[in-house]
Amino acid sequence: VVLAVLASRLRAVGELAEEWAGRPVVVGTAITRGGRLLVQQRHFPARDAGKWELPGGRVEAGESEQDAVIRECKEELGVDVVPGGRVGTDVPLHNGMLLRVHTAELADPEAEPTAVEHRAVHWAPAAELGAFDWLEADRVLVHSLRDLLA
Ligand code: 9L3
Ligand code: MG
Repeated sequence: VVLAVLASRLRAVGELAEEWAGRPVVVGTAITRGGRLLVQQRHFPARDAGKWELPGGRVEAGESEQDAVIRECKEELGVDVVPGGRVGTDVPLHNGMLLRVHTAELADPEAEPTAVEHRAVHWAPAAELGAFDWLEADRVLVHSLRDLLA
């Protein structure tokens, strides 16, 4: 029985991997500094206004995920970042894309990210992460983000 359950689990994972392969990727960026995570509040579209998310956006054709992280952080926050590894799992988005989060640090640790396209930015300590009104996909990652700060 255990083996049968395992086999069916493996099949399910395989099917998911197949379904997700080829989905366009939206990168999210977990920028950390001194035990805090940078979070930003969306301004648009109206449906998402007021919700909190990790900075990022769609990976463009011919662009690596790391390049997209660097470009999006420059566009959205006005800062240069140095991407690190991945954090958390891929999260499917309603629009058919996948949210995939990379860690990053500020190239200049003294730089202050600003809300260029967003309503607000905030450096959040681990204890605050649960309290934000996150976009649904980003909320899935809160426990991984807390671990990252620990
Ligand atoms: N999205 C969700 N969580 C995130 C990001 C950066 C993006 N942390 C979703 C919101 C949009 C789509 O991905 O539906 C594309 O993102 P953007 O280009 O509007 O930032
Ligand atoms: Mg964006």
